[in-house]
Amino acid sequence: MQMEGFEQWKEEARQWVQQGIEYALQIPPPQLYAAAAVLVLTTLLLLFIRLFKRSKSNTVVLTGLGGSGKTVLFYRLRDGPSHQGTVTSMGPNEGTFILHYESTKKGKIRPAHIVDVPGHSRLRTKLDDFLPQAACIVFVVDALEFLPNLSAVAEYLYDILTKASVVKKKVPLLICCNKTDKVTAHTMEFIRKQLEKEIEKLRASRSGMSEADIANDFTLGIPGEAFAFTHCINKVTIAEASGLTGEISQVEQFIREHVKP
Ligand SMILES: Nc1nc2c(ncn2[C@@H]2O[C@H](COP(=O)(O)OP(=O)(O)OP(=O)(O)O)[C@@H](O)[C@H]2O)c(=O)[nH]1
Ligand SMILES: [Mg+2]
Repeated sequence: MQMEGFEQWKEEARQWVQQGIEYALQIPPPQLYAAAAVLVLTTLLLLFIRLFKRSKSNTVVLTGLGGSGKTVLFYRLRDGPSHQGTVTSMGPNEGTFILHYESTKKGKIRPAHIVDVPGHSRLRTKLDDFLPQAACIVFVVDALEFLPNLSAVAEYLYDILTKASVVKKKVPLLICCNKTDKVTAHTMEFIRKQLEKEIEKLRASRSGMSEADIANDFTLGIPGEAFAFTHCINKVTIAEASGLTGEISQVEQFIREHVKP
């Protein structure tokens, strides 16, 4: 019974193929070639898109002044709560891993390549090695010791936001107001406003310099308007976090927005 069904099916399939061939033979050759060319081109295009997608960077650069909490954040992203103490970093910390909060998720997840670049001014040049491949930047700010460091933070941020490698590729940047576990920590709104004001001052002082003195590749903001992060060519967002207590969901979200799983 089953055999009969199969034979019948085979016969039908044969007829279909036969009809297909006859039909194809009726089509004038130029049309056939055009159809084949379209088929080949679409296949190539799809392959190309796939290749291009794969080669997208998965590098996340953690940066910010020394002591802002980058290394704590790095280990928190990688290992979750099993936190070890940190010391001032003497070199970049690098790792390619699935974020800890994703480790229980099913299915294949693309690991992120996370680099923690020390904040010490002499080690900052390392940043130039990593920025050209950055998919996104997390700029960590100490929300506790914010005011005494305001001008240093603003200058460092200004330098990053005017680098050619960052501006040309419109690398998204997250200002991560860290250490918000402490009640004395400043709010992100306060930090944003203070940074905008401070960058405005920097912009004014640097625009007075001669071309030769300016190390920055690009200028920041809209001429004639008070500086706001919304004026940046790059998308600049702001979030609150605590690497120490593990309240880092906004950072994780930001990373996953730019390094697709
Ligand atoms: N209260 C509080 N303290 C934190 C937090 N994150 C880091 N710290 C403390 O801040 C200090 C510096 O943290 P690190 O992660 O070593 O700082 P870093 O940014 O890597 O500093 P450098 O390596 O010098 O660039 C440590 O004593 C941490 O315990 C946080 O979320 N809350
Ligand atoms: Mg460190």
